[in-house]
Amino acid sequence: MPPIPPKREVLPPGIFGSNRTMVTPHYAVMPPEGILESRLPGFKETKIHFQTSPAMGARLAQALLVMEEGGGTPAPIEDGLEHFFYVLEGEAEVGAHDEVRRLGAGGFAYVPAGAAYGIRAVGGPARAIWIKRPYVPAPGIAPRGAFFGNRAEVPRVNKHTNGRTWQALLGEADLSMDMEINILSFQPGTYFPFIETHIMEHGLYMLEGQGLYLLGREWHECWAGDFIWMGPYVPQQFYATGWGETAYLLYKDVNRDVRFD
Ligand code: UGY
Ligand code: MN
Repeated sequence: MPPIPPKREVLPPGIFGSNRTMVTPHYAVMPPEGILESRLPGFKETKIHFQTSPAMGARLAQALLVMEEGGGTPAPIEDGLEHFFYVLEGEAEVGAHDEVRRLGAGGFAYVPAGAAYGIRAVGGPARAIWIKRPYVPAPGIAPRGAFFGNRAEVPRVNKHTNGRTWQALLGEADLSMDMEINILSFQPGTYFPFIETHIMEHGLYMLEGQGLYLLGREWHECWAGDFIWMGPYVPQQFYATGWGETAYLLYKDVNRDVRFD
């Protein structure tokens, strides 16, 4: 993944003219260099770049964790939320409930609400995506327990369109889950069969490649390292450009009825 640009003594021209950042009440496009870091109690040697949160209008929080070797959470944390970790680069020990696993790039962990989580970079620095939100229980359906996986082991399913595949990291149509996290991959020149407008919201992290994202009525050029938030009903379409495969990690709230709060 592209590194966050290093500190510069002299700024190059084009900061204003080449702006790609867009934040509206309905969606946001955010290149990584502008997403400043937070430090959090419970973490050490970790920069936390919050990409979205309820402050934006989202019902999830999503962050890029940049951990130095040994950085992360020195002790497990339990905050009542459900959590998802996806390792982008390096290796991390991730704890979910009473299990700890060492995960490389593409490794992920789901931590159910009420269970403790932990993450720590091992053998060098590591980067990971962190998603958290309050779990919405479904009457009569037991929530799933903690589990781990790896992108490389999740089957690619070709739905609707040639050249586009889906990998459902947390499963699909599993009513015990209130969210899905999928990796969508596109061959250059492919796109959705229609403009989507749906009640679910998305947090999107571009893993590889590049393309044009239609959000509302505007096209946004985006590439690896960018973050996009799509609120409910925002018209959306992706057209993959470039010369290689493009892939993004996509959060989606699913399987629950309309809320009136
Ligand atoms: O599942 C989805 O809603 C997905 N096709 N949306 C997206 O990629 N923007
Ligand atoms: Mn969608």
